[in-house]
Amino acid sequence: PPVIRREDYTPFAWALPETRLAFDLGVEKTRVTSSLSVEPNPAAEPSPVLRLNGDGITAAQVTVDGAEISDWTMDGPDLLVPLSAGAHVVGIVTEIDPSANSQLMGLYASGGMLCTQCEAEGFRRITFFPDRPDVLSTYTVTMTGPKSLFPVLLSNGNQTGEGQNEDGTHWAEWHDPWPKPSYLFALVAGDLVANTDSFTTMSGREVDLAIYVRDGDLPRTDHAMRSLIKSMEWDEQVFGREYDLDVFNIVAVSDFNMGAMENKGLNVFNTKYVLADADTATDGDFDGVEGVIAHEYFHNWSGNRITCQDWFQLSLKEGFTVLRDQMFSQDMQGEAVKRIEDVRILRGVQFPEDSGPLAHPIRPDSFREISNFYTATIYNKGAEVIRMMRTMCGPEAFRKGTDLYFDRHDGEAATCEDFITAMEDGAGLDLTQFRLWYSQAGTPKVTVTMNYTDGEASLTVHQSVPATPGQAIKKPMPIPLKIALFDPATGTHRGEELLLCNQAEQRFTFDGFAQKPVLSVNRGFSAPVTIAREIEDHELVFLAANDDDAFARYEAMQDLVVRHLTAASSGGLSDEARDAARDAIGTAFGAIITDSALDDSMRGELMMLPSITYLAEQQEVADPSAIHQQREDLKAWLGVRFATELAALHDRVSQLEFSLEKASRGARKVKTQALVYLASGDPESGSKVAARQYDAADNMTDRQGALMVLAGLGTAARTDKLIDFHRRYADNELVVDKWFALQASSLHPKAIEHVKALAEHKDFTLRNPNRVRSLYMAFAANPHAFHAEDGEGYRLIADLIIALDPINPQTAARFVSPLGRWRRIEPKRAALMREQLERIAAVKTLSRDTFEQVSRSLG
Ligand code: HT7
Ligand code: ZN
Repeated sequence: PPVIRREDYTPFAWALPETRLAFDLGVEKTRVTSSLSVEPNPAAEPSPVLRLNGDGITAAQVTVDGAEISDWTMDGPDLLVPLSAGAHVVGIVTEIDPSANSQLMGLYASGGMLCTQCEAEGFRRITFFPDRPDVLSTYTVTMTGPKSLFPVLLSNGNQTGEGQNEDGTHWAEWHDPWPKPSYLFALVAGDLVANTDSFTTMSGREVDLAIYVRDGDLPRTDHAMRSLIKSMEWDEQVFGREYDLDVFNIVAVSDFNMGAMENKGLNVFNTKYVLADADTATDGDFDGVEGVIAHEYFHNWSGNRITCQDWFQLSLKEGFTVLRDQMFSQDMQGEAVKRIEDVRILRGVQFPEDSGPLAHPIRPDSFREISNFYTATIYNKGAEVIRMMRTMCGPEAFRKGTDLYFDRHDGEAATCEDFITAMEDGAGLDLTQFRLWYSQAGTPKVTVTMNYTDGEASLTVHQSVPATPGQAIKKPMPIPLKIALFDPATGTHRGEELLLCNQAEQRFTFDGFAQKPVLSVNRGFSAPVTIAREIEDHELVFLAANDDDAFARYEAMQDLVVRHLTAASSGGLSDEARDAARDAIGTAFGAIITDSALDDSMRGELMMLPSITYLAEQQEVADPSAIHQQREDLKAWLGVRFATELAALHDRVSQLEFSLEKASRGARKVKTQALVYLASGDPESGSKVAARQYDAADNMTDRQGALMVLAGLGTAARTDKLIDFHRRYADNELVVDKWFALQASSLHPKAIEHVKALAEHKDFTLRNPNRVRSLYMAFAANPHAFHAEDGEGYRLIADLIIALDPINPQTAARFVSPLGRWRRIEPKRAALMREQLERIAAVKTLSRDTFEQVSRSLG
C-alpha cells in the first residue's frame, strides 16, 4: 500500500457546491443514485477529469448533464469522469449490500437497522465521490424503504419532506444547509424509539432533541439527554458556541468501531456511550456517556463548522475537541479528580505510544491507512498541547484566541497552522518555537535538580526529547512547568510560579528560604512530560499529605510507589531498603485513608497504585512478571498493615445511600479500593467481604467492583457470583461485555485459560467490536496474563488479529500495538512477541490497516 505524505497536499480540481443522494433502501440491496453539481475550483489547477474515490463498489450508470456516458474509466478503485471546463451535473448509480459489510464502514446493517460510518474514508464505500475533507458540499438526501422495517428515516440537517407510497414503502427527505465534507454524511433507517426534549439556544432558537434507541432501551437514555443539554449550555457559556440546526439527533447502534461519530445534526453512537442506568452502568460508564456526548456535540463547531484540510490535520479537530470535553467534564464532575483521571489515561496509553514503534507527532507527516491514526497521540496529546497554550496565556486570552479561530475559519477546511496563528493573533502568544510540539514526536524528559545555599534555592531544569522512528534528533521545546516551593516547617508555599523552560538546560533561582524548600513540580500536570526530580522519600510523604495542588499530591504518592517498585522489580533491593520504602509508603497511605478532610473521590485516586504498564514504562526494558509480583506484594503488605483501617473505611462508605451525587460516588470508589487491598491482604476474608458487597449492591459500580475482586480469587464465591451476574444480565449486551472483560482482566492465575474458554462461549462473536474488545482488549491490557512466560498470551492475540483482519481490519489493527512493545520487554519475551508479529506479517492477504501497524512494529 502506498505512503501518503502531508507535503503532497494539493487542492481538489473541482468544487461540488451541491450533492443530491437518493437511497432505495434494503438490508441486502441498497441502490444509491447521486447527483453532483460540479464546477472548476478556482483555487486549484484545472483538470479535464473528475476523480471520484470508490472502495469495493462499481458504477451501474454514469451520466453527465443528464446523458449517460460510456467513456468513464476506473483507476484502481477510483472512477474517472472526463469533463470539459465549466459547470456540470454528474450522476452515478451504485448498488451495495449493507448486510455483507462486516467492516462497519460505509452503509451497514446492525441488528436489522441500517446506519453509516463515513469518517475517515467510508463514504467511498457508498458512492463514488471526492472523499476528502476539503471538498465541502450541501446535501439533500431522499430515502425510500419498507415502512415495516424502517419506520424511522434520518439523515443530516432538517427534515424537508416525507410521504407514503402505495407499495408499502415510505420516504423522507432531509436537507443540510451547512456545507460539509463527505465524512460527516450520515443516514439511519430502522425501527427505533426516541427520547425527545428541546433546547432554546442563547439567541432564542428552539432545537428539537431526540435520542433514538431500540424499544427496550428507552429507560436508559435520560442521562444521555441530560448530558446533551448540559453540553449545549456549557458550549454557549464557555466558548460562545451556539447550535445551528432545528434538530439534533443521536442514534445508538450496537455494532460500532469506535465510541461515536459527530455527523452533522445526526450523531451516531456506540450504545456503550448512550445507555446508562444505575443497575447496568458504573459511575465510570455514566462519566463516559457524559464525556462522549459532550465530545461529539462540541465537534459541531470544532470539526464540523471548521473542518480539516486533510487527515494530517486530524488533531486540529480531535485534540481541540478532547480539550473541550475534558474542560466540560472538569466543570461537571470536579476539576481535580478529572484531571488526575485524564493524566492517568495519557500516561497509560499515550506515553507508551510515544516511546514505541508507532510514535508519531500530533500532526503526522505520512501514513498508509488513516484509520490507524485515530490515536491517543492525536487525541490526548493533541489536547495537552492546546491545554499548554491555555496555561501560558490564561483563560481569558485563550478565549480570545478561540473566538478568533472560530470567526476567522468558519465554513473552512483548516489546518493546525491556522489554529496556531489564530492563537498567536487572538491570545497574544508567540508560538514560534512552540510549533515543535506539532512536529516532534516523543515525550520530553525533564530533570529538575535543586541546589540550596544561603537561603537561595536554585533549580536546574534539563530537557531532552527522545529519538522516535524517523526523528533521530530533536530540538528543545517550550515546556510550561508550574512549580511551588514548600516550607517544610509550615507546610505552606509562597505562591505558584510558571517556569517556561525552552532550552536544553536552564536555571531558575529563588531566595529567602530559611531552610531547604520542598519542590512541587509540574503542578496540575502543566506539561505532558516525564519528570525526574531529586527528592527524598520523606519529602514525597510530606507532599502526599500537604500539597495544595491535587495532582501534585497524587503525583507524590505515585512517585513514592514507582521508585520502590522500579527498584524492587529490577532486583537487588536489600531488605532494609525495602522496609524503609514500605515504611514511607505506609506512612503516606495511612494518612490518606484516615484524613477526614479529604473527600472520598480524591481519596480513591490517592489510594490507587500505579499500573503495571506505567511502571514498565519507567524502565528501559521491563520484566512484567517481576513488576506484577512486586506490585502484588506491596498491595498485600498494605492490606495487612491497614486491615483495621481499611475495614472501617469499607464499613463507613457502605452506609451511604446510592445517588449520583459526588459524595455517594466517592464512597463507591473508595469502597472497592478498600476491598482490593483487604482481599490482597487476606484473600479468604476478602472474598467474604466481596461477596457481601456483591449481594448488597443496588448499583452496578458496587456489583462490578466486588466481582472484579472475586474474579481474581480462587474461592467458591468467584464461580457463584460470575454465574449469577451472567444470568441476571443475559439480555443486556453491554453488561455481558462487562462479564467477559472482568474475567479477561482478572488477576486469576488461569486468566489465559479462561479467555480461551470464553472465546468459545455462545455469547462470543468476532462480528461485534464491543464484544471483541471486552474479551481481547481487556486481556491484552492484563499484563500478568498477556505476558505469560511461555508466550501463550502473544499467540492468542496474534490468532485473534489473523482471524479478525478479514472481518473488521480497523478493529484487528488496534490489537497490534500490545505486541509492538517488544523492544521494551525483557529479551526472552521480546523474541516471542516478535515471532508473533512475524507470523502475522506472513499472512498474504493482510489488510492495509494491519499491514501498516505490523510493519511499523517490526521495523
Ligand atoms: N471523529 C470520530 C472518529 C470515528 C471513526 C474513525 C475511524 C473509524 C470509525 C470511526 N468512528 C468514529 C469520533 C470522534 O472522535 O468523535
Ligand atoms: Zn472526536
